Amino acid sequence: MEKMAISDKDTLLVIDVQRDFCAAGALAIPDGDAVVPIVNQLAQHFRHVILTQDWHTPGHHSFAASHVHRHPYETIQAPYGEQTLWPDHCVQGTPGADFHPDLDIPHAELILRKGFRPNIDSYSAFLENDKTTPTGLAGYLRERGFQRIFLVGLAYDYCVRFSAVDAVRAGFSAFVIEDACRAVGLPGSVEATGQEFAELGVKRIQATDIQPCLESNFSSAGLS
Ligand code: VGL
Ligand code: ZN
Repeated sequence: MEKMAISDKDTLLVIDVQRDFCAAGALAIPDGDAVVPIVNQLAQHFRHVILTQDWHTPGHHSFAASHVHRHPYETIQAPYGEQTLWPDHCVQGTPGADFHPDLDIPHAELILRKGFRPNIDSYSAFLENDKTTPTGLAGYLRERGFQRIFLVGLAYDYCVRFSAVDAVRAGFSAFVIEDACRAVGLPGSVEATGQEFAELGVKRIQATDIQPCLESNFSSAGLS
Protein backbone atom coordinates (compact mmCIF):
# COMPACT_ATOMS: atom_id res chain seq x y z
CA MET A 1 0.00 0.00 0.00
CA GLU A 2 1.04 3.57 -0.58
CA LYS A 3 2.41 5.21 2.54
CA MET A 4 0.01 7.39 4.50
CA ALA A 5 1.02 11.00 5.01
CA ILE A 6 0.09 12.29 8.45
CA SER A 7 -1.57 15.68 8.67
CA ASP A 8 -2.65 18.17 11.31
CA LYS A 9 -6.11 16.60 11.35
CA ASP A 10 -4.70 13.25 12.52
CA THR A 11 -3.98 12.17 16.06
CA LEU A 12 -2.09 9.24 17.50
CA LEU A 13 -3.95 7.63 20.40
CA VAL A 14 -1.50 5.71 22.60
CA ILE A 15 -3.46 3.26 24.72
CA ASP A 16 -2.37 2.24 28.23
CA VAL A 17 1.40 1.83 27.82
CA GLN A 18 1.77 1.42 31.58
CA ARG A 19 4.03 -0.61 33.83
CA ASP A 20 1.33 -3.03 34.96
CA PHE A 21 0.73 -4.15 31.37
CA CYS A 22 4.43 -4.77 30.72
CA ALA A 23 7.00 -7.31 31.93
CA ALA A 24 6.71 -8.04 35.67
CA GLY A 25 3.54 -5.95 35.82
CA ALA A 26 0.37 -7.06 37.58
CA LEU A 27 -1.42 -7.74 34.28
CA ALA A 28 1.60 -8.33 32.07
CA ILE A 29 0.71 -8.61 28.41
CA PRO A 30 2.96 -11.01 26.51
CA ASP A 31 5.77 -9.00 24.87
CA GLY A 32 4.03 -5.78 25.94
CA ASP A 33 7.30 -3.90 26.36
CA ALA A 34 8.05 -4.41 22.67
CA VAL A 35 5.58 -1.70 21.70
CA VAL A 36 7.50 1.05 23.49
CA PRO A 37 10.28 1.74 20.93
CA ILE A 38 7.82 1.37 18.05
CA VAL A 39 5.38 3.81 19.64
CA ASN A 40 8.15 6.29 20.47
CA GLN A 41 9.29 6.19 16.85
CA LEU A 42 5.78 6.53 15.43
CA ALA A 43 5.02 9.47 17.69
CA GLN A 44 7.77 11.42 15.92
CA HIS A 45 5.58 11.49 12.82
CA PHE A 46 2.51 12.91 14.56
CA ARG A 47 2.17 16.50 15.67
CA HIS A 48 -0.78 15.48 17.84
CA VAL A 49 -0.57 12.63 20.34
CA ILE A 50 -2.96 11.60 23.12
CA LEU A 51 -2.06 9.11 25.86
CA THR A 52 -4.58 7.06 27.81
CA GLN A 53 -3.97 5.78 31.31
CA ASP A 54 -5.95 2.96 32.93
CA TRP A 55 -6.69 4.46 36.35
CA HIS A 56 -8.62 2.28 38.76
CA THR A 57 -9.74 2.85 42.31
CA PRO A 58 -8.46 0.37 44.91
CA GLY A 59 -10.90 -2.57 45.08
CA HIS A 60 -12.23 -1.76 41.60
CA HIS A 61 -15.19 -3.81 40.39
CA SER A 62 -13.11 -5.22 37.49
CA PHE A 63 -10.66 -6.85 39.92
CA ALA A 64 -11.24 -10.55 40.66
CA ALA A 65 -10.13 -9.95 44.24
CA SER A 66 -13.11 -7.64 44.75
CA HIS A 67 -15.53 -10.58 44.34
CA VAL A 68 -15.84 -13.67 46.52
CA HIS A 69 -14.75 -16.97 44.92
CA ARG A 70 -13.74 -15.30 41.67
CA HIS A 71 -10.47 -15.62 39.81
CA PRO A 72 -8.73 -13.46 37.24
CA TYR A 73 -9.85 -13.98 33.63
CA GLU A 74 -13.28 -15.34 34.63
CA THR A 75 -16.33 -13.49 33.39
CA ILE A 76 -19.10 -12.17 35.61
CA GLN A 77 -22.44 -10.59 34.92
CA ALA A 78 -22.19 -6.92 35.89
CA PRO A 79 -25.30 -4.69 35.95
CA TYR A 80 -24.13 -3.37 32.55
CA GLY A 81 -23.38 -6.80 31.02
CA GLU A 82 -20.47 -9.22 30.87
CA GLN A 83 -17.27 -8.16 32.60
CA THR A 84 -13.99 -10.05 32.52
CA LEU A 85 -12.22 -10.03 35.87
CA TRP A 86 -8.56 -9.05 36.07
CA PRO A 87 -5.76 -9.13 38.59
CA ASP A 88 -5.56 -5.86 40.55
CA HIS A 89 -3.80 -3.44 38.18
CA CYS A 90 -3.26 0.25 37.44
CA VAL A 91 -4.44 1.42 40.83
CA GLN A 92 -4.48 5.21 41.03
CA GLY A 93 -1.18 6.65 42.20
CA THR A 94 0.69 3.33 42.35
CA PRO A 95 3.90 2.61 40.40
CA GLY A 96 2.04 0.04 38.28
CA ALA A 97 -0.21 2.78 36.95
CA ASP A 98 2.76 4.86 35.75
CA PHE A 99 3.56 5.02 32.09
CA HIS A 100 6.34 2.69 30.97
CA PRO A 101 9.58 4.42 32.01
CA ASP A 102 10.91 4.32 28.43
CA LEU A 103 7.82 5.85 26.87
CA ASP A 104 9.18 9.09 25.48
CA ILE A 105 6.51 11.37 24.02
CA PRO A 106 6.96 14.77 25.65
CA HIS A 107 4.81 16.44 22.98
CA ALA A 108 1.69 14.43 23.91
CA GLU A 109 -1.09 16.99 24.33
CA LEU A 110 -3.61 15.13 26.49
CA ILE A 111 -3.51 12.34 29.07
CA LEU A 112 -6.94 10.78 29.33
CA ARG A 113 -7.59 8.66 32.41
CA LYS A 114 -10.29 6.02 32.38
CA GLY A 115 -11.68 3.27 34.58
CA PHE A 116 -11.82 5.54 37.61
CA ARG A 117 -15.47 4.84 38.47
CA PRO A 118 -15.41 2.12 41.17
CA ASN A 119 -18.28 0.15 39.65
CA ILE A 120 -17.72 0.45 35.89
CA ASP A 121 -14.72 -0.67 33.89
CA SER A 122 -13.66 1.30 30.82
CA TYR A 123 -11.74 -0.51 28.12
CA SER A 124 -12.60 2.14 25.58
CA ALA A 125 -11.13 5.62 25.64
CA PHE A 126 -14.55 6.87 24.47
CA LEU A 127 -17.24 5.00 26.40
CA GLU A 128 -17.14 3.07 29.64
CA ASN A 129 -18.14 -0.60 29.62
CA ASP A 130 -21.80 0.25 30.21
CA LYS A 131 -21.64 1.57 26.61
CA THR A 132 -23.31 4.82 27.64
CA THR A 133 -21.05 6.79 30.00
CA PRO A 134 -18.83 9.01 27.83
CA THR A 135 -15.26 9.88 28.78
CA GLY A 136 -15.44 13.16 26.89
CA LEU A 137 -12.84 12.14 24.31
CA ALA A 138 -15.19 12.26 21.32
CA GLY A 139 -16.11 15.85 22.14
CA TYR A 140 -12.47 16.78 22.63
CA LEU A 141 -11.44 15.29 19.29
CA ARG A 142 -14.36 16.91 17.45
CA GLU A 143 -13.77 20.28 19.00
CA ARG A 144 -10.14 20.13 17.94
CA GLY A 145 -11.10 19.11 14.41
CA PHE A 146 -9.41 15.72 14.30
CA GLN A 147 -10.74 13.30 11.72
CA ARG A 148 -8.44 10.29 11.64
CA ILE A 149 -7.41 8.44 14.79
CA PHE A 150 -4.37 6.12 14.70
CA LEU A 151 -4.29 3.65 17.58
CA VAL A 152 -1.35 1.86 19.19
CA GLY A 153 -0.59 0.29 22.56
CA LEU A 154 -2.04 -2.24 24.98
CA ALA A 155 -3.96 -4.37 24.78
CA TYR A 156 -4.88 -5.02 21.16
CA ASP A 157 -7.87 -7.22 22.03
CA TYR A 158 -9.25 -5.07 24.87
CA CYS A 159 -8.56 -1.38 25.23
CA VAL A 160 -7.24 -0.83 21.69
CA ARG A 161 -10.12 -2.85 20.23
CA PHE A 162 -12.89 -1.08 22.16
CA SER A 163 -11.35 2.34 21.54
CA ALA A 164 -11.01 1.77 17.78
CA VAL A 165 -14.56 0.51 17.47
CA ASP A 166 -15.97 3.41 19.46
CA ALA A 167 -13.91 5.86 17.40
CA VAL A 168 -15.62 4.63 14.24
CA ARG A 169 -19.03 4.67 15.93
CA ALA A 170 -18.37 8.27 16.95
CA GLY A 171 -17.76 9.17 13.32
CA PHE A 172 -13.96 9.17 13.10
CA SER A 173 -11.80 7.04 10.81
CA ALA A 174 -9.78 4.59 12.86
CA PHE A 175 -6.49 2.95 11.91
CA VAL A 176 -4.97 0.37 14.24
CA ILE A 177 -1.21 0.11 13.75
CA GLU A 178 -0.99 -3.57 14.53
CA ASP A 179 2.72 -4.07 15.02
CA ALA A 180 2.60 -1.30 17.63
CA CYS A 181 0.09 -3.32 19.72
CA ARG A 182 0.24 -6.54 21.74
CA ALA A 183 -2.71 -8.69 22.85
CA VAL A 184 -3.78 -10.26 26.15
CA GLY A 185 -4.82 -13.28 24.10
CA LEU A 186 -7.69 -14.84 26.02
CA PRO A 187 -9.40 -17.64 24.02
CA GLY A 188 -10.88 -16.18 20.84
CA SER A 189 -10.17 -12.56 21.76
CA VAL A 190 -7.79 -11.75 18.89
CA GLU A 191 -10.01 -13.44 16.30
CA ALA A 192 -13.07 -11.57 17.59
CA THR A 193 -11.12 -8.32 17.36
CA GLY A 194 -10.22 -8.87 13.69
CA GLN A 195 -13.79 -9.79 12.90
CA GLU A 196 -15.21 -6.72 14.58
CA PHE A 197 -12.68 -4.44 12.88
CA ALA A 198 -13.73 -5.86 9.50
CA GLU A 199 -17.44 -5.42 10.28
CA LEU A 200 -17.13 -1.84 11.46
CA GLY A 201 -14.50 -0.58 9.06
CA VAL A 202 -11.61 -0.18 11.49
CA LYS A 203 -8.53 -0.31 9.27
CA ARG A 204 -5.52 -2.44 10.19
CA ILE A 205 -2.12 -1.12 9.13
CA GLN A 206 1.58 -1.55 9.99
CA ALA A 207 4.05 1.03 11.27
CA THR A 208 5.81 0.99 7.89
CA ASP A 209 2.59 2.19 6.23
CA ILE A 210 3.09 5.60 7.84
CA GLN A 211 5.00 8.14 5.77
CA PRO A 212 7.93 9.28 7.92
CA CYS A 213 7.71 12.96 8.64
CA LEU A 214 10.90 14.49 7.31
CA GLU A 215 10.48 18.09 8.27
CA SER A 216 10.80 18.01 12.04
CA ASN A 217 11.09 16.00 15.16
CA PHE A 218 7.99 17.07 17.07
CA SER A 219 9.45 16.23 20.44
CA SER A 220 12.44 18.49 20.01
CA ALA A 221 12.50 21.68 22.02
CA GLY A 222 11.50 24.90 20.35
CA LEU A 223 8.60 23.65 18.30
CA SER A 224 5.89 26.25 18.21
C1 VGL B 1 -6.90 -3.38 29.76
C2 VGL B 1 -7.79 -5.21 30.82
C3 VGL B 1 -8.07 -4.45 31.94
C4 VGL B 1 -6.24 -2.83 28.55
C5 VGL B 1 -7.19 -2.60 30.85
O1 VGL B 1 -5.57 -1.77 28.64
O2 VGL B 1 -6.39 -3.44 27.46
N1 VGL B 1 -7.21 -4.69 29.75
N2 VGL B 1 -7.76 -3.14 31.94
ZN1 ZN C 1 -8.06 -2.01 33.67
